[in-house]
Amino acid sequence: MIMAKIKTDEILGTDIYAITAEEYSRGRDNIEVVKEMLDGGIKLIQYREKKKPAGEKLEQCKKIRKLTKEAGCKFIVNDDVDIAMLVGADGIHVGQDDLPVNEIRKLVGEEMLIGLSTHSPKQAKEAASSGADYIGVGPVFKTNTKEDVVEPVGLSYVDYVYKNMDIPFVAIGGIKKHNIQEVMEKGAYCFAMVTEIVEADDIPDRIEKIRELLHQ
Ligand code: 3NM
Repeated sequence: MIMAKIKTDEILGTDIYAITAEEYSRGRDNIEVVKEMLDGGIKLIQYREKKKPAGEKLEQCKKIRKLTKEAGCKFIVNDDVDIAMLVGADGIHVGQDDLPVNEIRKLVGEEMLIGLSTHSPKQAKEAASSGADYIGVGPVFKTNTKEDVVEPVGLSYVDYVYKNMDIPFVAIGGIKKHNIQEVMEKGAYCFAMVTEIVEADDIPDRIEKIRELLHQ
């Protein structure tokens, strides 16, 4: 609804929420991919890296924090509250099996954004009362990027959140150039993508093509 759109715009922007994944990045490391995302004008990046040791993630996040700050881009760390705090990230994003939002809030304070992945109306309502700043809504379409991912909830869950919830949200899961407009038609304003961006040979060009669809 309109309040949610204003709040989403303030917190996340109404554009692309780009997420890293080195294993799908065609030989480029996360730093190189982030530089290309920033060249493409991305203003919201999440560091998501399931397969590296903590020390390596911390080193990458330190570099990405510097690059994103210089570019005026928000930086959110997936899963690792300690790394988010150590590098001064703008936000932390967690899943249903991670620490509860109210406990994370005690650690990170009021300033840091907390995002929570949700996969059903029940989880969305719980997230809103938990004090999360925004929610992930998905997986909208089938995706192979996330291990142990739940079955796609389809566009109907996006529609539900748009019509019934006031909390800022980002649609996620299998979103590509060819289907993003369907998601937009259900009321989404912010679109999280992993493979559609990181797998592209020319990331700034891919971003531009997606933006043409979002803002036409
Ligand atoms: N979270 P891609 S789906 C990280 O539904 C993630 O919460 C999801 O990757 C959720 O854009 C997903 O390559 C993977 O499909 C998204």
